[in-house]
Amino acid sequence: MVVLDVVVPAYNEALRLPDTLILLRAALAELGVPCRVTVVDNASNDGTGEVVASAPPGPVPVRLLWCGEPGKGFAVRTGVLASDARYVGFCDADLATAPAALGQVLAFLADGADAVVGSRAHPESVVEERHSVLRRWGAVAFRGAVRQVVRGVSETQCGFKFFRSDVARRVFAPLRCGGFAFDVEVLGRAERAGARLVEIPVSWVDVPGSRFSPVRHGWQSFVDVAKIQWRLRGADVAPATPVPVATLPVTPDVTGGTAAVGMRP
Ligand SMILES: Nc1nc2c(ncn2[C@@H]2O[C@H](COP(=O)(O)OP(=O)(O)O)[C@@H](O)[C@H]2O)c(=O)[nH]1
Ligand SMILES: [Mg+2]
Repeated sequence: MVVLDVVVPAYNEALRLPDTLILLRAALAELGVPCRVTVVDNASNDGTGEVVASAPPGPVPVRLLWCGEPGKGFAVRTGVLASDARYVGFCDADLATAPAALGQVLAFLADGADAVVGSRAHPESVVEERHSVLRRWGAVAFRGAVRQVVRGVSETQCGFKFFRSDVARRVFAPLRCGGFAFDVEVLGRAERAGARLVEIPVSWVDVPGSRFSPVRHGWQSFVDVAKIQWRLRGADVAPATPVPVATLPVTPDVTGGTAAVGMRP
């Protein structure tokens, strides 16, 4: 059985993926448990799928899935819902978060955490940021908006989050936001399900080549957070003593966010 499955959403990542796969597989091989990398090709047109398919065999297998619905959130959702691993999560194709943190991820999950969230706001995080002033101001405002939805996590946008599989299914099955703000919906749903979230420090580098446009994706992310807040209204954040998620009824609502799972047509 695969213990840890790392989903990598990929939209035109043929150039960045080869190095990422080498480093990620090496880090996973060190964990000493069966792991897998699942790359979800999100309708790329630069040969991303071919790059993944030609990865050499090794102790950590690489799986390729296809998602025809555009959006990082839908790509991650495709990989998470297709996973049969005990723990599943995701990281970015540029490996902005150093995979050395995977050891801590596994330790916390094995210790009973429902989700482990990489956070650049953690006091022990090392963050090398080269973002524009516009993006940095936007990020501060965004964190303020997100606080209305997610209370127990101080930073939601670091692309490095891992879950026990039942928790992952519960929060990803009803996911409606496919854009860059999907993390907010995922964490908002996890909190409302009473999941025990653990924030961990990360070593994070701002890798050039970001697809996030502060103007185009920025305002869309604010709109998305407002929509998420509306969608999750009335569902109180869980009480201080978390309810074990495994005992809660699973009520998947896949309307609006169904992603095609499968190999590239
Ligand atoms: N599936 C999917 N993934 C995307 C899309 N845009 C970006 N990504 C992925 O999201 C991750 C982070 O993207 P990146 O461009 O580095 O944005 P950053 O968060 O600003 O660094 C990478 O794995 C990208 O391949 C998209 O439209 N669809
Ligand atoms: Mg990046």
